[in-house]
Amino acid sequence: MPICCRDEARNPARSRPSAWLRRDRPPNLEAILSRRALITGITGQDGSYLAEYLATQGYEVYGLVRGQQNPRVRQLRQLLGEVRLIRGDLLDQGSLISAVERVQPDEVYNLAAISYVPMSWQQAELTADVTGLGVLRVLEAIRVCSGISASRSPGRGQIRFYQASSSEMFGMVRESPQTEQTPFHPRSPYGVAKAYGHFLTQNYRESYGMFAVSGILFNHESPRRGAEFVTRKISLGVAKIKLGYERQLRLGNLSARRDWGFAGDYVRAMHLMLGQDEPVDYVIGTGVTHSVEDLLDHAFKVADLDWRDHVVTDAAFIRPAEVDKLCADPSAAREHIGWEPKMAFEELIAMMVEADLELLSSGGHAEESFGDAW
Ligand code: NDP
Ligand code: GDR
Repeated sequence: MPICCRDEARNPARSRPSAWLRRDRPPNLEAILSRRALITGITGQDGSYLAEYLATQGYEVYGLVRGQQNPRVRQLRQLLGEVRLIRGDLLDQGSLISAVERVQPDEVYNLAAISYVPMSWQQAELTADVTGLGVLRVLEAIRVCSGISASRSPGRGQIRFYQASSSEMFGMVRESPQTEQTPFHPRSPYGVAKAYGHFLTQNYRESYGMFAVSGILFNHESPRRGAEFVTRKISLGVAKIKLGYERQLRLGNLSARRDWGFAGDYVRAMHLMLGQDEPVDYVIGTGVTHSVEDLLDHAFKVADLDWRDHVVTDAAFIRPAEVDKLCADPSAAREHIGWEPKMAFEELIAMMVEADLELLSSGGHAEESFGDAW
C-alpha cells in the first residue's frame, strides 16, 4: 500500500516567493530541471525555509509529515501550495522506506528531530530514538532503496543525503571559535543524539560510499522560530509587553552566549553542501557571538522599552548542564562552497520583534506565525 497524503493543490495567493527569497539570484533551471528533494521536518522552521528555497530553484519538493492531523500542515500549505506531502515518521522504518521508494528523490534533507534542548532531559529516550536513531532509519531507507550494500557501491545519480548536525555537539567547547576539527563534548541528551547522527552519517559515507554530509549549524532564527526558543520567546515577550498583554518576561541564564544567524541564510548552505563534487561536512555560523543580555537589549530597544524593567530570572529555565558560549569559524564554508550569511544579528532581531508586534496587534497567536510574510 502506498502511503497517502500527496497534495498537489496549488495556492495562487502564494505564487510569489517570500521577501527573504527575492534577494537571491535566479536558479539555473536547466542544470536542475525536475530534481526532487525529500525533506523530513518540513513543518519546522528550517523545513519551511528550505522548501521555499528549493522550489524557487526549480525543485519538486516533497515533505514528510507525521500524525493524523498535524496542525502545522495547514500553515505549510498556506505558505507553499506546491509542496507535496508524504506521511511518515522517523520512528517508523517502513514508512521511511516507502517514502523514499515513492518519491525517488535526488536529495534527502533530514531536518526532523526533537530539537528543543530542555525537552531532551525530560524525554531522553525519545530524543535518542528520534534525533539519534532517526538518522539511522533515514540512511537505511536510502541504502535499501538504492540497493547499496557492503559489496555494492552506489551508482551514478545516487541519492544525496544532508544531516542537520548541531553546534550543541561542541557543548563544553575545547577551543573557540569552533571548526570542523573541534572535538565534541555534548552537554545534553540532545547533543549526544546529534553526535550519534553526525558520526553515523560519516560512517555511511565511509562504509558504503554514499554521498552523505552533515552541516554543523549554529543557532539560526526567524519569525517562524518555535516560541520555546529564547530569541522567539523574547520577541514575543517584547510584543506582549508593548501591547499591554503582559508586564514580565521570565527567563533562565542571561549570560549564555550564542552565534545567532538567520534561518533563510542557513538553508542555502544545506543546498550548497549537496551540490559539491565530494561529500564534505561544514561548520555554518556567523562567527559573531552575543549574550542573551545583548539579545534583550536589542529586542526591547526596537519597541522603545528597557528590559531591566520587565525581565525576571526564573530557576525553572536553568538547564542541568549549560553550554556557556558557542562561536563558529565558518571560513571553510566560505572558501569551499561560497557560503556567507547575509543578515546581521541586529537586523534579525528587529525583524523578529516587528513581525511579532504585527502578528499580535492583528489578533494572531504565536502558533499562527508560520504563514508570515517572510
Ligand atoms: P523544529 O523544531 O522547528 O522542527 C523539527 C521538525 O521535526 C518538525 O517538522 C517536526 O514535525 C519534526 N519531527 C519531530 N519528531 C518527528 C518524528 N518522529 N518523525 C518525523 N518528524 C518529526 O527544528 P528546526 O527547523 O529549528 O531545525 C531543523 C533541524 O536542524 C533539527 O534537526 C534541529 O535539531 C537542527 N538544528 C537546528 C538549529 C537551529 O538553530 N534551528 C541549529 C542546529 C541544528 P512535527 O510538526 O510533526 O512536530
Ligand atoms: P539552544 O537554543 O539550546 O542553543 O538550541 P535556545 O534558544 O533554547 O537557548 C539558547 C540559550 O538561551 C538560554 N536561555 C533560554 N533558553 C530558552 N529556550 N528559554 C529561556 O527562557 C532561556 N533563558 C536563557 C539557554 O540556557 C541557552 O543557553 C538551539 C536549538 O535550535 C537546537 O535544536 C540547535 O541544535 C541549537 O540551537 C544549535
